[in-house]
Amino acid sequence: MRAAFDALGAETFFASAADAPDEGGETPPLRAVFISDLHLGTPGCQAEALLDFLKQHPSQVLYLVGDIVDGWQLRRRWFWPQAHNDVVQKILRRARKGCRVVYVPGNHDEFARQFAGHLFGGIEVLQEAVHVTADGRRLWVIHGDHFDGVIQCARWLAYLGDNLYEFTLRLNRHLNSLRARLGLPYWSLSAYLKGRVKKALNYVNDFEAAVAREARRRGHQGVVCGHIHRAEMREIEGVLYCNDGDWVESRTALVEHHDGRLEVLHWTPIGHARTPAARHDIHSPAEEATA
Ligand SMILES: [Mn+2]
Repeated sequence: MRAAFDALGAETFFASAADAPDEGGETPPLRAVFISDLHLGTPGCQAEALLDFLKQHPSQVLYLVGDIVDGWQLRRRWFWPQAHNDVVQKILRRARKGCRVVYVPGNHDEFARQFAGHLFGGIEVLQEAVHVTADGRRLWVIHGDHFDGVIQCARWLAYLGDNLYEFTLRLNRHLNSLRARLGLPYWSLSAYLKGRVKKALNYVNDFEAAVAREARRRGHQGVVCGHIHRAEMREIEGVLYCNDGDWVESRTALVEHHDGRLEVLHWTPIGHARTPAARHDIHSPAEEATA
């Protein structure tokens, strides 16, 4: 894992300021952006969409809520196309332009957890963070894998699940290139399957409830996490549960506006029939993306 990190470190983490500026000096339109589960280093990562999203959503603070680089996959097979490099460059550039960038590692990039408390190219690495919204709410920021019983109980099971998941994503890609050729809109097979299967197993509900309960126990008004690749924002037992989704299937992010209002954004390509970006507020979960 260190090798993978070092390989990244040499070229990308300390890149020079040669790139063109695209963020002006005035206050960015958003107070905070939360993204997670980019899974850079895997073919499933939708890096171009993410680049486009980042370009269009400058913020004062950017939270990277784990599974940013997929060390598990990179260790098996090195995969690092230009677009993935561009994402790292884009994030570093954002830090250089004065955006506060906070990186809370997840389970797929747990190699970065050993660097908690350090700065890398202006990026703060933290085990967990607390974000205070403009209207004074304290949001606990964690990736969420500690709540995943499967991972805690049997690590090899998690790896097995990971392989199956990769397979579904690959199938999803082929399916969607076929759909694109037929002129059909993007449709996420893995999100669909997870919506069906995991909902049936109550996995998602259990996860959400467990995370919200722990946030409340710690005295926070809300929580922002990722990990289960299912964007969501709703009250659970008096705690605001926010999940910023992912960039392998649902292409979602959580943002905070300057008045403290939180919103889940779904990225949709420009020129696509269903633009502008589908948005939803607190009482309408991301069913349209996953069901
Ligand atoms: Mn994860």
